[in-house]
Amino acid sequence: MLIVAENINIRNTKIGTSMRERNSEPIIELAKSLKDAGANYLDINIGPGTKGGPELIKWLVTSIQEKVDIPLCLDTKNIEAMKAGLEVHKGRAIINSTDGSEEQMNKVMPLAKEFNAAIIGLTLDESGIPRDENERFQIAFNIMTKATEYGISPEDLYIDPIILPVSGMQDQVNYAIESIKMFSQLSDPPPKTIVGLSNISQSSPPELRSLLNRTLLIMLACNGLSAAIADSLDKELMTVLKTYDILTNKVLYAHSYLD
Ligand code: THG
Repeated sequence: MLIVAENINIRNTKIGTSMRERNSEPIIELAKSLKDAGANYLDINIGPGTKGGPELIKWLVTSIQEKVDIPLCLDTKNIEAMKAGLEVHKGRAIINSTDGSEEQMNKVMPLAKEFNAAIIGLTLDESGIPRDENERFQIAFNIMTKATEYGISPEDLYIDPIILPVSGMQDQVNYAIESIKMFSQLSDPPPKTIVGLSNISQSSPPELRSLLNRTLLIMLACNGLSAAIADSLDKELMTVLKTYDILTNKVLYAHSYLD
C-alpha cells in the first residue's frame, strides 16, 4: 500500500501559518518525520490557492525537496498552481486531482502527460457526489476513457471513490468499498485506487478517529486498494498496515516484525 501523508495541509493551524509566513523550517521538520514514519509520498495541500497559489506551491515544492528526498502529491484545484508545482518538482509527482467533468479533465489531464505525472481521478462530476457504487463506476469509466484519449496509462491513474464521513452518511462506506472492487473491471491492467482515509472520521469524536481510520484502511486493503492519503504519524495505523502485510504474506514474518 502506497502511503501519501496527509499532514502538509494549509488548514492545519501551525503549518498554515508557516506557509503564509514562508517559514520553511517547521514544514521541513514535519516532512522529515512523515518520511521517517513510512510515508512514500507527501500530499501538499494549499487549499483553493486562489491568491498567490502558484508562487506558494513553487516555494513549498522546492523547499521540501531541497532537504527531503521524497516525491509529492500536489493537492490543489488551481490549475496555474498545479502547473507551477509540476514545473519545479523533481521525480514523478502525483496530480491531486481531476474530477470526472469534461471541463476539468481537459484542463488537468494534459498536465499529467506533459510532466509525466500520475493523476488522481475523483468520482465526482457536474451532477455532484455519486449516490452509490454504480454512479461511482460510471464516472470512473468516463475518467478512464478520457485518460486513454490523452495517452495516460491505467497504471498512472488513481481512481478515488470519495470517502465520506461515517457520522453523516453511514451507508456510503459500503458503496465506496464496493466501487473499489468494481474499478478492477475497468481495464486490464486496471487503474490504481486511492482514498482520503481520514475523511471517514471527520466530525467523529477525536478519541474515535484513529480507530475508524485504521479499521477502514484494512477493509479497503482487503478489497484491493492501492494507495491511501493518511496520517503517517499515526503509529497504530502504520502498525496495523505492517501486520496486514505479514498476514497477507507480502512481508516475511519475523518474531520481531514490529521493531
Ligand atoms: N481525496 C483526495 N485528496 C484529498 C482528500 C480525498 N485531499 C484532502 C483530504 N481528502 C485528505 N487529507 C486530509 C487531511 C487532513 C484531514 C483529513 C483529510 C483531517 N485533519 C484533522 C482535522 O481536520 O480535524 C486534523 C488537522 C490537523 O490539525 O492537523 O481530518 O478524499 N484525492
